[in-house]
Amino acid sequence: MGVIDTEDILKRVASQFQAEGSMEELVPYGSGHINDTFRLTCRLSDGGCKRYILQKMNTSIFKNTAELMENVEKVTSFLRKKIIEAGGNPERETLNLVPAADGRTYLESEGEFWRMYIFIENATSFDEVKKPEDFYNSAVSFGNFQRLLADYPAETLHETIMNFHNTADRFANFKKAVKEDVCGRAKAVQDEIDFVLAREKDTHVICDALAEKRIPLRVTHNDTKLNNIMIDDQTGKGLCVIDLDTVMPGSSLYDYGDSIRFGASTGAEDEPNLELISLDLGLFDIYTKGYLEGCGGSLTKEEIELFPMGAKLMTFECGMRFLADYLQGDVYFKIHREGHNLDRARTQFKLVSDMESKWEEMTEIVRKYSGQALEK
Ligand code: ADP
Ligand code: GN1
Ligand code: MG
Repeated sequence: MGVIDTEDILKRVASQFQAEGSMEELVPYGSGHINDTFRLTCRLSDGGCKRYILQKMNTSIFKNTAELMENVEKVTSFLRKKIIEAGGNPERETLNLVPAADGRTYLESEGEFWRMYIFIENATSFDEVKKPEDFYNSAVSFGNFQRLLADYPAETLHETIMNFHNTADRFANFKKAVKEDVCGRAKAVQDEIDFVLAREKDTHVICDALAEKRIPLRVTHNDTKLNNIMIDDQTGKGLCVIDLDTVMPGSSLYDYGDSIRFGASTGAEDEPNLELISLDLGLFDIYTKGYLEGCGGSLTKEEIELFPMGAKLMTFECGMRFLADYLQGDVYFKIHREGHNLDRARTQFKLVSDMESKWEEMTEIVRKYSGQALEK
């Protein structure tokens, strides 16, 4: 398919949504690993502009688009009501779907599935922590998100990816990928494979705690990396939690842990120089503080005690997923260079090792805030 054809398709798709004004520009946007995201600019009759996000959903990963969009629609409507009750601005503080011409929340065109959101203006999603305050503010927002959805009936949401954070299940899939070794890449990464295999015991900790009801099942986001939150350019505060594809029943430890994995590292997720990768305890501290503040006393003692394990397991799991994808020929995460998934896996394992060596400090930091969090 030529570039012109692609542009034509994009324009044709965009024109089938109820966006205001006339289409002026449509460009690839963002750095997500899953969906194809574009920014659409429309010219209004009064001369002003209105922008939108157009996304082609990844249907090889999300198999049931109707169910996924039902989740997004229900959760954003629920948040909208809560934001209005609290005197906030629902146009900016939650995602707003733009209906297709036929009134549906998404469009099916030539076997592809598309959706459109209002573009959140004057806000930024960061790919790395530039200022510790941004990370702290993202923590408060992800905590708030958890608190706002605390009374959402979890059983009414679809599981958009089965066993998404079931680390034991991920481990089984990892072993299968090693065994099959479809690209013949396993031999060269035996050290990394051994690193994973040596930690099988850990993979059960959170799923067992959930299964035995020692910690509660909650509505969680499940993909809480820093670039899935919009930070207000003016106030610097977390404004809107985005990328709601994986909102489903889960554990607060998934959300807390995934944010630490991505944001409390001293380097980028795909940094090739592992010497630059470690856990920044200062960032770990402020995220823990912010997340507990945002959750507003809604977490249990057992959940908070497992925070260090949440951070370690989400990092380990993600590393395992990157390495499995590398072994399977890079079929899941978008890659931008040769060996990209392997670099990503290595940063995650370096971070896991560093967490293991900083376990006491992590535990101490969590303890420092847990007393205050539970007193509320
Ligand atoms: P992916 O699942 O591929 O990560 P996202 O939904 O996170 O896709 O979108 C990719 C990027 O697009 C985000 O990181 C963010 O920068 C930008 N983005 C998504 N939705 C909006 C929005 N409503 N307003 C402004 N930017 C957005
Ligand atoms: C993917 O969609 P995005 O880029 O925000 C992935 C997460 C991983 C993350 C690693 C649906 O997130 O689970 O933690 O990449 N999302 C899905 O960067 O698999
Ligand atoms: Mg994203």
